[in-house]
Amino acid sequence: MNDLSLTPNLLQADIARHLTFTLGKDAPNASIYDWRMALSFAIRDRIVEPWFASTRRTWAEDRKRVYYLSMEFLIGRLLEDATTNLGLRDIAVEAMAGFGQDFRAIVEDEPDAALGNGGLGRLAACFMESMATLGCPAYGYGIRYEHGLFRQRFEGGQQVETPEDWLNQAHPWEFARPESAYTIPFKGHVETRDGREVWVPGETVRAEAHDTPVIGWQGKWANTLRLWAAKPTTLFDLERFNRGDYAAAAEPEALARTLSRVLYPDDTTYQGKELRLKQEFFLTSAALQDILRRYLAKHDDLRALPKHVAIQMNDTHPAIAGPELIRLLVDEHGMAFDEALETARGCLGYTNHTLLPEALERWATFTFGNVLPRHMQIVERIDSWHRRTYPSRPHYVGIVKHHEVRMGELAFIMAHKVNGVSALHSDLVKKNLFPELERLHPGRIINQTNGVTPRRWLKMANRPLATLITDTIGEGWEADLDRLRGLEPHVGSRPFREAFGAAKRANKVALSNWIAAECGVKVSPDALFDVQIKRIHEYKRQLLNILETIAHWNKIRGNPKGPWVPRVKIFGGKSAPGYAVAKEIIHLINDVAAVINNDPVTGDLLKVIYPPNYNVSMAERLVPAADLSEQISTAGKEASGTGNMKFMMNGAPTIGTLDGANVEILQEVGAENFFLFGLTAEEVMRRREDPEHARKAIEASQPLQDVLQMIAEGRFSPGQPDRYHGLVHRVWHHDYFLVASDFDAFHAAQGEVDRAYADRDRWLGMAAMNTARSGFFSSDRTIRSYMDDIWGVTSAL
Ligand code: B1H
Repeated sequence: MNDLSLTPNLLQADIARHLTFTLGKDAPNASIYDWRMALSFAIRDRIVEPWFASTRRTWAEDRKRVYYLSMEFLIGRLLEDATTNLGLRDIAVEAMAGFGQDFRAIVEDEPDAALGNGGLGRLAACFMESMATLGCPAYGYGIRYEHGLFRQRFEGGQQVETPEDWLNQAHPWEFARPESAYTIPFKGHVETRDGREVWVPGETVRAEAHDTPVIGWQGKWANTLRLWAAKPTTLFDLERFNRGDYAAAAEPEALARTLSRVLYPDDTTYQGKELRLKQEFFLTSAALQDILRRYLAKHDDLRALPKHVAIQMNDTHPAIAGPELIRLLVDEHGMAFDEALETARGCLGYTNHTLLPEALERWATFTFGNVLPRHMQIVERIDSWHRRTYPSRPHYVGIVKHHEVRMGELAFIMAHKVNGVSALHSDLVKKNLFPELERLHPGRIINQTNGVTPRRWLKMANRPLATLITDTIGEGWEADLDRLRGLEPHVGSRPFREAFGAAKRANKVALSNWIAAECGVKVSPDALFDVQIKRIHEYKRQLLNILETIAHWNKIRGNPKGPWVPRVKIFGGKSAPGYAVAKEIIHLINDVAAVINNDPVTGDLLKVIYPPNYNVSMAERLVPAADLSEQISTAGKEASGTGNMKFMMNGAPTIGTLDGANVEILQEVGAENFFLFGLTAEEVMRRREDPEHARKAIEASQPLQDVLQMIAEGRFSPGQPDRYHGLVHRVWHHDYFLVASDFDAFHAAQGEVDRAYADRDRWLGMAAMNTARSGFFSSDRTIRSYMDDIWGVTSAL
């Protein structure tokens, strides 16, 4: 509950006390960092009580708990989020003002916790917040990476990566638990002793827990995000140290720490790196040992585990959970293999997030058997059990095939439920990814359409709109987002639409100021803000967007005095460091921006902005200020998307294809409030059968021909005219993602956008309808559905 007795004065006293006694600073000498720490500790104090109360309740009532295993938690900043959820924002603003400090500036001093790559990691963070809001007893388990996702800079328009260093400063939200630690074994060999298999590990590391409380809306419940840090099991080699060989003496420490040193920054291509497998096992084994310890503190019959424990595998990254749980049950607790298998399956659920073949994890049996020799045996036994029990024809689809362990099949077979993340995606998981397993296990694959937390993405990030919503329909929508439907009757009233427009404009003014400061480009807040922010990937088609931008530029230059709608094209996103084509696309966007932004002919009619280092905090600025949401992936490729939902909630209509959750957004908002274009997933498959599809599409489109010609001639890279020959060649001859085939439809849809925007009143109606009908995309809806359909957990509230 938000603490009604708390006043700015009382909070100030807490802050002053922390400044003095926790930080050892005198107010006149305190920096913004010191103030932020003092405020964070004062806010954290308010979380601890509900956190203990939640934990005690769960124990006392012996509730079933959810364990969400994920290699990524992209949580971003925590201070404003915690303050908002506790209902302490106004008090905190006033308290800090009393010290002569600006709350906003303090909030923005906090580094993002960037322990994830993109949508998958951000989804895990939204889920943690919704589980806390709904009173679903839960733990998130992840890795406490010393270095999160790299920082991005542009040098000459090209992406340069530098290490991220969030733990350089103290992290005020976590509690280190050095006493909660487990030994994680690796390598070695397996011996048979008295007819039992005994794993004799070759190395071990220690996993130490760090707990961050996650507070739900209005502070009614709090859960724990438990992140593991790797430490050596043997401290250092004193003998070598005494001999003066200091580097060698520190080796065990350095080796162990590599396990939690850095986040793998590639969210698209799977690489069979041994260190990654070790990270995955490190997280999973530590989590499972912790889960069993907690369970056995209160119960003794491990066969009842599924009644008390639900474990969700966020993609296949923790799919070793199946064999590891069997190993713990059989080898450490003496359960029979078949019973252990059924017990593990009763606990485990598997969420699939992608169909991209290059992202599906599979490990060479050589690597797998070397790192995890006992698990190799167990996997083979699961595989032969499944083969015997569910014979399939004509070929057995199993776990071990062609000397590889396939983690998708392993996760599927070891889970009692498998889910996709949007209606379309779940359908394709059944039809294209696991058709045979679906036939053998009908009903196991279900859909759980993703969602996002409206507390962070609307209440906190968009205060002007949140205030208007509360003024219009009252309080309570934050935890019951379907109530936004109550806005619909107001959308017909002009004063409401104008108020909606004023809220959007306030956000756009703030963003324009930020763009001027950060990018040195002046943009008008009255222009249409067209935003595409996400990882850079061929299937997401930033290339299509920038090519169309050039075509639009050409049109304006052909008639500079025409009635053009001024546009600001905003891009944001990082490329995986080794992804050459994505890096060329980044370079091209920056090159195009340099030319267009300096064109006196088009001037304010068109600007291209690409601020470096897109992250959660930048999204919180961009989404509320967006007029148009770009969701233009090749149909069938984007599993769901969650950015699309954030834009919709914040009143930005979508221009998009029938892909992922766009399909459901369209269904909710109605075709009149959505700019649909492009081939469908089925048409995409058929179009690819024509080897000439790209050439034909280009030859049929004069605007596209012109654009490709300009790029090929070096119009945007005058110092190096052949810079994009490779890229242009790809569009002509290897256009797997159908940029050419969808170009004209996209160009036409953008024309529709201009016409709609020019009619301000019509546009405001569309924008407001997007917010009013976004209730379905709250992650509360998603989590309720996981609780009912997968976890069998009820709310403790
Ligand atoms: C998604 C990933 C992913 N799908 C491999 N798959 C990774 C794959 O480090 N890796 O190896 C990391 C991440 N991420 C995204 O998940 C989908 O592309 C989005 O469409 C979806 O919205 C999101 C959440 O479900």
